[in-house]
Amino acid sequence: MKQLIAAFSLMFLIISATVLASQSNVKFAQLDTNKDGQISLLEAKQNDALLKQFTDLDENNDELLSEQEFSKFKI
Ligand SMILES: [Ca+2]
Ligand SMILES: [Ca+2]
Repeated sequence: MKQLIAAFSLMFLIISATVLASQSNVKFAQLDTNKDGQISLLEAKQNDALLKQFTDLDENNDELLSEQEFSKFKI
C-alpha cells in the first residue's frame, strides 16, 4: 500500500512539473500577435525575459525574431 501511495505521489509530481513547464513555455504563436511569422520588438514587449534577450536572439539584426531565432530563447 505504501508503495502505491509513493507511486501516486511521484505521478502527481511529474504531472504538476509538466503543467508548470508548459505554462512557463512561451509560445511563438502567442507572441506573434499580427501573425506575420516573426516576432517584432513591439510583440516581444509582452514578455520581459524575451525582451531582454531580443538583441542576442536576433542573429541577422533585422529587429524581428523568426521562429528559428526564437527557438534559442531560454526563460
Ligand atoms: Ca509578428
Ligand atoms: Ca532576425
